[in-house]
Amino acid sequence: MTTRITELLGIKYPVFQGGMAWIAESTLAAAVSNAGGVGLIAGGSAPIDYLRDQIRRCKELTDKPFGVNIMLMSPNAEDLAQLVIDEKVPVITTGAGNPGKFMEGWNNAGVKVIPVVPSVALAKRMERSGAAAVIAEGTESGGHIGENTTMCLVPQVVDAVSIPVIAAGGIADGRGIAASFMLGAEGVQIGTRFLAAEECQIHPTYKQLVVDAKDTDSIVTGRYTGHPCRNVKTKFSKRLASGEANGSITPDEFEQITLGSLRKAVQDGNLEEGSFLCGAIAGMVKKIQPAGEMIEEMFAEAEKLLNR
Ligand code: TUI
Repeated sequence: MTTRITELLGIKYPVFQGGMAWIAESTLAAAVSNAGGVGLIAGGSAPIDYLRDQIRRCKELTDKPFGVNIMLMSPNAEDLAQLVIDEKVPVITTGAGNPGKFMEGWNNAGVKVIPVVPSVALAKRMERSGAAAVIAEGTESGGHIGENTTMCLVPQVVDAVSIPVIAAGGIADGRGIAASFMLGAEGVQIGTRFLAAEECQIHPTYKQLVVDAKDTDSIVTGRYTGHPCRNVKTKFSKRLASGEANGSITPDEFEQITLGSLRKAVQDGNLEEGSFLCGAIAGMVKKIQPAGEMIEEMFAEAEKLLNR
């Protein structure tokens, strides 16, 4: 399956693994890259030494291209932005903001920058700033989300820019990949399905929540803080959602309660205080299996559908 994305990066399959904060580390990233996609290590809010160590581990585990995701709301974003240059990371994706101020430095260093965009306007700005491609991410995604859906956003971004577009949000099998190609995308980004990868190092409770989830088991919380996040429905996320709806939790209290909640989910499997981020497609993820097997399966199905 050759597209401008496979050619740009010299990869076999045009699939990016989501740069999931606290989750996407070197073991998962290397597994995805070794399988022919692009594995990503999440910068998240990590300390610089942690991210440097993860990048170096990934280089030991794979000789294929991999990337780092810079979460732009991180207080460390500036330091992490320089680190990826110093460590000669070949691909950067960004999320949760406009990476405009970093673009020139990254482009001058020869890094391929692929920002996540929730709108046509930001996609156009990123093209003008020298982005190699954009990831058009629909509100079906897990974690911090925009408003538009994958089905509506992807073709509009495809029409608005000349650089390749990668579709994200609600894709977890070959049908989703084939559909993304029909919308004009030249690659996909997949997060939620990789939560169930054997190489994904999250707490077993988290993995099981994803595998057990059904179609109605994701919920968006925190819209009133300006940072809406899609999570697995748990007692905790339902309590947050009702506190938000009935005003018993103020936005400030919400921020306090959720501070550190992603770490509590990923490392401790803490159902009382953890935010188990996942996409709306979690209901379709049923099996824990190696990341490489997931990729082979999905692309075999997509190719069959696209050749029909
Ligand atoms: O970034 C994500 N997903 C994330 S980041 C995250 S960690 C976090 N922690 C605290 C608060 C918020 C997040 C968990 N999940 N996905 C990519 C993404 N980027 N989704 C939406 C956006 C986005 C939103 C606005 C990208 C650009 C943007 O630009 C606004 C502007 O300034 O133009």
